[in-house]
Amino acid sequence: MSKIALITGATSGIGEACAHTFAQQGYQLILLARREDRLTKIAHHLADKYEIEIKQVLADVRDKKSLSAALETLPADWKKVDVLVNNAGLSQGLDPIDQGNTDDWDTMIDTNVKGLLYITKIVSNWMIPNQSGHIINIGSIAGKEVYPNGNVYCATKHAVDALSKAMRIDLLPYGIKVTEINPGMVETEFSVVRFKGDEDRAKKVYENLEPLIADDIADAIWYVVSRPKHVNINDMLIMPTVQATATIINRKNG
Ligand code: NDP
Ligand code: 8X3
Repeated sequence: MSKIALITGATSGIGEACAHTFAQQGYQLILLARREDRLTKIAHHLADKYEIEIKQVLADVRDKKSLSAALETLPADWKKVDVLVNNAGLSQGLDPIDQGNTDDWDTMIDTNVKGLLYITKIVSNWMIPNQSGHIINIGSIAGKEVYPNGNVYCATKHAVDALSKAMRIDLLPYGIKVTEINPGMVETEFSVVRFKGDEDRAKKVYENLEPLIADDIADAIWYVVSRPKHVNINDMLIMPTVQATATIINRKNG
């Protein structure tokens, strides 16, 4: 059987780009997300184009019980996962702490931190008997710095940063690699989700600048995954050339 990659948040942006890249490299894919129509469309397209096998897992990473049930129904052969891309994540709102929406906070913490933990526990237990595997956590520049009104989103990505370091220590005895990929601005559905469907506000985020695209991140992930067995890239911070820090951006026309 070919190598297997499990990608969370595969229906859009970075996760979808990773699905294309791994499919092109001949991996069998387990694609996980909540939107069934999109998941099915992407899975069928990639299976036909690259003649690979794909399992779809329709699940919400926040729902511990149904997530576990959905993953456990995979056939034993499919649990020999070589690469886990912990990508599912989101930001909700951009407000100062005193005005933040506590439901948004719950959503971000439950998805970006707890969801990543639930998946990691299940899949690392599948990797341990094989004494190999590679876990890629999608962090962010927001996990390296904080910026005005980013508060809880930044905290979740700082948690991903800490957990990546912790996982690397805990999984070391089993030969499992852990890499954290930290992008700056990538134009995906991220800002539309952050601003709850306000497409005009989302577009302004990327106005007068050249952001990263999802393929740039998939390309970096493939670089990391394709290193020799004795090499691990611990951490990668990838920014658009026009972005020096989370907030210092060289926009055309000011
Ligand atoms: P998108 O909104 O384009 O994609 C997010 C993906 O996550 C979707 O496939 C969505 O699928 C999935 N997802 C969200 N919530 C859940 C959930 N509860 N359960 C399962 N899947 C879920 O954004 P990006 O591609 O930009 O984001 C991917 C990752 O990259 C995130 O972790 C984000 O924080 C991070 N990141 C993004 C940056 C950017 O500028 N875009 C920069 C740095 C990091 P569905 O809705 O179908 O479930
Ligand atoms: C997403 C990038 O700068 O909006 O993680 O936090 S940013």
